[in-house]
Amino acid sequence: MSLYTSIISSAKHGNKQFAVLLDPDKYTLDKLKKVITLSCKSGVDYFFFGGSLLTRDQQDLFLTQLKENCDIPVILFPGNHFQINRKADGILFLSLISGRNPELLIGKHVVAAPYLKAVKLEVIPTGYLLIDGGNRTTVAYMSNTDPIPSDKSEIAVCTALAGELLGLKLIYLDAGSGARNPVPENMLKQVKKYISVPLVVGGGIRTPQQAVKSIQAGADMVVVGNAIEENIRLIPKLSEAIHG
Ligand code: 1GP
Repeated sequence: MSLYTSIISSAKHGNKQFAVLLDPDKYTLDKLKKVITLSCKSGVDYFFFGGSLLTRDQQDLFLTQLKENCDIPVILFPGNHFQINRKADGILFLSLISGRNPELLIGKHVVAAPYLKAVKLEVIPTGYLLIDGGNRTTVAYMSNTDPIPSDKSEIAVCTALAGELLGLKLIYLDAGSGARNPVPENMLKQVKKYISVPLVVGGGIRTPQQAVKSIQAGADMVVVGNAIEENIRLIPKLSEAIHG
């Protein structure tokens, strides 16, 4: 089954999914091995792999480690086209539709397209919306875009809907890694009402309770990075909360 078929079928059946975000700069090999073991035991659905800015050359080593030691699919969540790697299973082909930076709407995609055509990665076209999480995040600075204000659900709804009408297959609302506040529940509820493709949420989710609130508000998949980097023992607790 393709990654997208599995994501869409889980969403249709109300089976909520949990993705652990691995920013390779934030891990040592030893810590990564522990995350892999815990994730396999806890029923994590996906690893998202990438970061807004990578400064250490560990991607290849870590992807090899992931693919050799567990069956959890690895989906690239790239900050730029240097992060495309054939060792992963798939890639979120992100168009930053909340912003007005043409390079991140279509420019980088043109550069990446011939390589993606040549390698075996499953490409998942994704409408990526950056939402204000109460602090300036790396992704906001690096993308040179303004996040959607957290109290402007109507802007998020119209943007997500436009993304779906353009043919994007996932909508990802992200408060940005390390956000002070996660995407508001009301915004998730409103967006969910208007779109029919699966809804992914991430950024600033630090507890099982916050993950459950996001799911109850309509998210089909929850992504957690920072909180797990700080305490990998959260993985089973988050997984239980999200899947339960
Ligand atoms: C960031 O959605 C992800 O793009 C995860 O955010 O690191 O804050 O969990 P956190």
